[in-house]
Amino acid sequence: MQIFKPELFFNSDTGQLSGKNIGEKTARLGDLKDVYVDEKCRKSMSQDQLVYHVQYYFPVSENTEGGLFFGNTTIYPGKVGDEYFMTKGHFHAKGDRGEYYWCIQGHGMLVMMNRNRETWAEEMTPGSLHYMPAHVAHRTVNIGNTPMTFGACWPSDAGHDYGTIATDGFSGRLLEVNGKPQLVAF
Ligand code: PAN
Ligand code: ZN
Repeated sequence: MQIFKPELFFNSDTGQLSGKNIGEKTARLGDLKDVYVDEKCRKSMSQDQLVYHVQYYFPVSENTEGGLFFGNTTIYPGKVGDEYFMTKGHFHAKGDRGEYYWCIQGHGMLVMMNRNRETWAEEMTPGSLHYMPAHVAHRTVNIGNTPMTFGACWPSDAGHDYGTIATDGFSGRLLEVNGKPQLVAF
């Protein structure tokens, strides 16, 4: 029998992970071709502009059944035209896998869409907890003026289907209309 010191830390104020085997992914405007409705505007902006940053911990390899992955995402404040900075969004490749998000800092929206292309959104504020059911695409949006960070936990065999959203998009997008965030039909 042995007692171990933790090797992995989660900062509950910032959501940042530290320790061994933490992975990182960044998405800059240059990586987000055709994600925003105003592609011309995206192209005219600095392609180096950081839009979001993900840290993740994969204790088992991807596609392993029965494991859980853990991560955080920080979306920086900004807009492409009238559309707030946001993630690409995806269904899970194994569509029957759900996920939890919880907001750590900032002000955001979680946009969800089912297979019938019905879209809705939940406001994200520090402490808000969000369950994404199976077969529901999810995308997060920063509607504030400061970085928005949330945590995530999802099954290790969920995978990501980005193709469906790249082809068909969400049927609603969060745009600033008269100075306020609004879910606009597309
Ligand atoms: C999250 C997302 C993360 C980045 O960890 O992968 O917020 O968003 P995109 O993957 O849409 O670029 C998650 O939902 N994992 O399943
Ligand atoms: Zn997901």
